[in-house]
Amino acid sequence: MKKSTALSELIINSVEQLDEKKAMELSKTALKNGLDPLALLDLIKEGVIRVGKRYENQQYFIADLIMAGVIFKDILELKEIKQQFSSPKNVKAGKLLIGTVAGDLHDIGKNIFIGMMKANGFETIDLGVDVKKEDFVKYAIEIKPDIIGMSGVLTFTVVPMKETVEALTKAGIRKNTKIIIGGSHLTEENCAEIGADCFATDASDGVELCKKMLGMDVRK
Ligand code: B12
Repeated sequence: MKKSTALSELIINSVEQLDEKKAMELSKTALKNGLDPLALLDLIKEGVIRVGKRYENQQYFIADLIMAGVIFKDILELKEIKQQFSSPKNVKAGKLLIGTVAGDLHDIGKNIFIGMMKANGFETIDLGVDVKKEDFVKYAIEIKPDIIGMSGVLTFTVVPMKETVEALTKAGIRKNTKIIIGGSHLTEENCAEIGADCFATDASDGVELCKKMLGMDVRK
């Protein structure tokens, strides 16, 4: 137990130090030692949060944020992680239409949520990043999803989220479609102001909320 805690701290530090090679090597070792792949993602997330703090303190710069993103994407390519995100056969839990809202280019959290939704039998249609409200409306009419997901990592995204929800409501899409918003900065108050059906600051909580909204069994 002590040993694995020490390894976890080394992984977080390697990400904080932006040491891509070390982060990959340590992560592979941890997975070989039996670390749960989703627990590994939490460690990497902690590492990139520390990178973000260093950026705020002006110890790191935009190139370092880019490097943090590169390391996270490398980790998401590991076969143990990919296995977690593969779809089960012949299960159609529902259809999710998702994108990162206008003005925001962050997609790692969105992609993790998509992976987890796929693993839970959802069909997912990803509109990518910087998605305008008009495009959410256009594809919602065309695809008729059960759920629309909006991701936003930058704090100002409460504005485009609210505008998108208003546009979807005006287009009459909400009768048969639920809306979930996600991002680590979101709060209950934001969610009420934006007018979404629910919000999550964590991808796995988001999956459970989606299942609940569609009346499916949720984890005990
Ligand atoms: C990597 C990174 C980047 C990369 C992004 C690469 C990519 N492809 O995504 C790049 C270099 C592009 C970038 C750019 C910028 N970034 Co940046 N970035 C980060 C960093 C270090 C990590 C983000 C990340 O991937 N986290 C890991 C993922 C897994 O976490 P997550 O996104 O929160 O997602 C989880 C949950 O939120 C949730 N979730 C997410 N989406 C959804 C959706 C649904 C539906 C659900 C249910 C759940 C869900 O599930 C995920 C898993 O649990 C953060 C630091 C931080 N604290 O997060 C800064 C950070 C987000 N960036 C920041 C800033 C300021 C910027 C820039 C403005 C910098 C600049 N001057 O240009 C630009 C903005 C560009 C733009 N218009 O979007 C600030 C934001 C501050 C703020 N208050 O808004 C942060 C917080 C850094 C900081 N501490 O200052 N960035």
